[in-house]
Amino acid sequence: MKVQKIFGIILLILSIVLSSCTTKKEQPSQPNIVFIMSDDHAYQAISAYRHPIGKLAPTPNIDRIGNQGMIFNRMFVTNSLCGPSRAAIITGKFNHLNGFMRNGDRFDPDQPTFPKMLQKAGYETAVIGKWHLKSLPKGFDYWYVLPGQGHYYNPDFVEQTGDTVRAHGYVTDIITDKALSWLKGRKDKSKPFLLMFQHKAPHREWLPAEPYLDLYHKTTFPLPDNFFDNHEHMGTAARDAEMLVSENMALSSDNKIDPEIVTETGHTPFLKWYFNAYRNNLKRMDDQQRARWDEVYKPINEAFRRNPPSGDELFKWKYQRYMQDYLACIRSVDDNVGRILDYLKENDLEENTIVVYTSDQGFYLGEHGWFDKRFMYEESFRTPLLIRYPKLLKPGTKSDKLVQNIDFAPTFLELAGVPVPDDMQGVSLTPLLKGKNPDNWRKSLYYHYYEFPGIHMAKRHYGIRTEQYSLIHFYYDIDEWELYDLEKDPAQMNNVIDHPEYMEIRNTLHHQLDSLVKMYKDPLDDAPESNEKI
Ligand code: SGN
Ligand code: CA
Repeated sequence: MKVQKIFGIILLILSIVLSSCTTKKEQPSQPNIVFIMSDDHAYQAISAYRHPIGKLAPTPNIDRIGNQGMIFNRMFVTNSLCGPSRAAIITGKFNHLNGFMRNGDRFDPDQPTFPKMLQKAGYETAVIGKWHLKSLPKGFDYWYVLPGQGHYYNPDFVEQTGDTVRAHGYVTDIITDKALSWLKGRKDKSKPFLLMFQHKAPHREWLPAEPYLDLYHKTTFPLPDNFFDNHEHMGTAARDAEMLVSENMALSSDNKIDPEIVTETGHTPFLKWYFNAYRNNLKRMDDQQRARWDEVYKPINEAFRRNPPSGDELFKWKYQRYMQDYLACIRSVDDNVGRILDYLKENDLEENTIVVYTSDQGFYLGEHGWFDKRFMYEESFRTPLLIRYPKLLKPGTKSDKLVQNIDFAPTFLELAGVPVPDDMQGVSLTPLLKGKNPDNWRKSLYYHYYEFPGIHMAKRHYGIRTEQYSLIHFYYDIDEWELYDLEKDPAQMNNVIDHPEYMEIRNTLHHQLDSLVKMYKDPLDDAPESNEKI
């Protein structure tokens, strides 16, 4: 009896060991990559970054990635705009080299990209969601992408056949459904995979999903200290930009006030076009979605009609409306990130999968009085980055090193054991992920923005950011330099370019900037104007 029992136990242990060996065998030796990118998601709106906004609108699932892995506090983009950022990510190069400088440009799909290289190295590759590079994706076994900016409700998608089809439902949920069904349907599970899971949300015009339409309607979000900034001590570019919550945010399409009520209460739209945008968004809804929309927004419209706020009160009202809708869109992103993380867990894929959460750029949540991005001032230049990879990364780690979106391509290639081409300009993050603190890590970052003239009228500029300073040159229709001391003035309110005590640092930064321009081979010539609608 006793012998039988012991024999039974040995058999049981053997079978467990054997079954774990078989699962191991089925797992590819190269890591899987789940690259999650949302659109315009400010780090201030991710609770792992411990900003006051994140406390009021937590993102527990996105936080999970960082808490189980690494949170990067100094992650930046090369050009704070959707298309250019995406082009930099897949090529690992600045926009003057990959040719995609402004939204509306066309990405040359025949140039080398990391998804193509991974595909060649045996990865199964997919991109699902926002693409925004005009040409169709190449280097993917499967793709299903939004045309252009895409829509929130009942969005159109471009399929691999080239056909555009209308889906039913809410964009963030649909993108996730498609991603999950691609993951489940993979035929050869011995192959490693790359999934680029890319959301439209929380891009303007911030339309939340039906259950979340009023999620934050009872919350009051704190105004940033510099919400009423008049940019007096910054420069012409900041003063001339058209991205003020007060003046340039549309009461109709952005704040969801019916165009008739906007007019009736004596407001003129900054652009008449926003009225059409408002109407077109509603037209896409089915009866049920529309009924829920009316249930939530009709009382807000009525209150606005009865008692329209004015002056600073109106600007504060607009800010609350902005935050409520923006953050409610993020709630759906967070839920859906949770669905993907759960799938990985339930299918034993956690250990061998690198999960990345990032955004195509940062976003102003009222800082300097703004929404939108484009500028090299911190909130839009910086973007969130959280990475989980249990094989390499210890849970709960943080990095303050300067990293940039061109670093993704070399990082993924290195971790997949694929040689990194010499002309890629990013640097692999692998040493940081391994917990090393290399002394020779980059000490400065380069930036170049081109889309001017254009919507929001942020002037062309390029510059350098070190750990302590940022030096920016605005050019094209002006020739102005700005210098900020980020230690003393993290909110960048005070341009110290002409302050005598900064003369020496200014000269040093000029030299360093010249070296970056050379190193990154930026010809610094004026990009031609784009007249295409983005
Ligand atoms: C649209 C938005 C702009 C935004 C650009 C670029 N206006 O034009 O506010 O800056 O996209 O965004 S909207 O009224 O059409 O929403 S990006 O993320 O694609 O670069
Ligand atoms: Ca964007």
